[in-house]
Amino acid sequence: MRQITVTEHLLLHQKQEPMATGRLTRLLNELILSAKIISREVNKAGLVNVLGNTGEINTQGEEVQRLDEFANSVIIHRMQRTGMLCAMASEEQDGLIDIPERFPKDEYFLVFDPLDGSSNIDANVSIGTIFSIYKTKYDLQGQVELSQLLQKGSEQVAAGYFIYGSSTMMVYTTGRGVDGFTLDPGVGEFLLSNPNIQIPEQGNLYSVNEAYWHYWDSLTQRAVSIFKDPNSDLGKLYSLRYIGSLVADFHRNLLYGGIFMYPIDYRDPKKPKGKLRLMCECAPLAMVVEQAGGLATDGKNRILDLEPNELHQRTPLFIGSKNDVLKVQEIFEQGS
Ligand code: AHM
Ligand code: MG
Repeated sequence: MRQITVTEHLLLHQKQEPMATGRLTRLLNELILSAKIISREVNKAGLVNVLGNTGEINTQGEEVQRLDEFANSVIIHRMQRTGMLCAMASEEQDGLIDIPERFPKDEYFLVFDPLDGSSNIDANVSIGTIFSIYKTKYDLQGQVELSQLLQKGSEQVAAGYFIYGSSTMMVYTTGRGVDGFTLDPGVGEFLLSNPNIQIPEQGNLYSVNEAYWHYWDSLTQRAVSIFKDPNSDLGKLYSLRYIGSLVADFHRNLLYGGIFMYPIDYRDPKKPKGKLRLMCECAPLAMVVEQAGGLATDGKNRILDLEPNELHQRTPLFIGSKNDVLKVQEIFEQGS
C-alpha cells in the first residue's frame, strides 16, 4: 500500500477548502521541519551529552533544560521567516515574540510549548511539542497588540502536537477530524499511521497526580474517586496511568480512552491554581480531543470557550473520553 505523507495529506485537505490559499499548509510544513530537527536532537540527546540543566530559570520560575532552549530557538528561528506570522508566543518566554522587521508578516499567530514534560528528559520519558495556530485581525500595518491576539480556543484554525517517544508522531487537526502520522526515520517523512482518530466514548484509564489529594477541595476528591469506585455508575473500575508528561499522558488516553485531570490544588493556600497553561497546552489539546469525539472542560466550562486575559493564564483541565469528562462535570455542577 502506498503511504501518504503528511505533506500530501495537508495538500489534499487544502484542495477541499475552496477558500484555502496554501498559507496554513506552508506554515504547518515549516513546523513539521522544526519538529524533525527537535526529534533528531531528542533522540541523540543521551549520546552527545546535551542532557542536564543549564541552571537558568524560565519566566515562570521553572528550571530550563538545554533541550527546551534548543527546541524553543529552532521553532522561533524557522517560523519567524515564513512570512505567515504576525507574532508568536512560547511557554518559555514571558511576552510576545515579535517577528523581526526584516521578515514579512501576515495574519497567523503561533502559540507553542516547545518541549512539554521536559523534567522527564533525563529519564528518557516521552516528551512533546504542542502547537496552536490562530488567525488574527492583524492588518499588516502597525504593531501587533496582545489584545488582538488573545482569543478563545474555539478560534484556533489548527492545533496539535509532536510526541518524541518510542517513535516520533505528529497528531493534528484543522477542524476536520484528527489524524496521526509517524516519522519514518529512514526516509525522514511523517507517514499517515492513525487516520481519523476517534477517542473511545468511555475509557478505562484515569490520569492525575494523586499526591495532591490532600490539597484538593472535596468536589475534586469526589470527581477523582469516582474512577476508583467499582460500584460507580460508570460501571467499571478504571486503571491509573500517570506519566507526568502531558503530551504522553494525553496521547495514550486519546488512543485507548480515558480522562486526564489537572485540577486546582491548594498547595499554596493563598494561591489555589491549576498548573497547565490555557493557550499553549490546554486549548490545542482541547481542539484535538473535541475533533476526536471527546471533551475538555475546566470542571464547569468548555476549555475552548475560555477567554484568555493573559498569555500564560493557567486553568484546571479535565480532558478525554466524553462520558468520563461528563461525569466529572456532573459532580462539579451538583456540588456548586
Ligand atoms: P512543563 O511544561 O514545565 O514541562 O510542565 C508541564 C508538565 C506536564 O507535562 C505534566 O502534565 C505536568 O507538568 C505534571 O505536573 P505534576 O508534576 O505536578 O504532576
Ligand atoms: Mg508545558
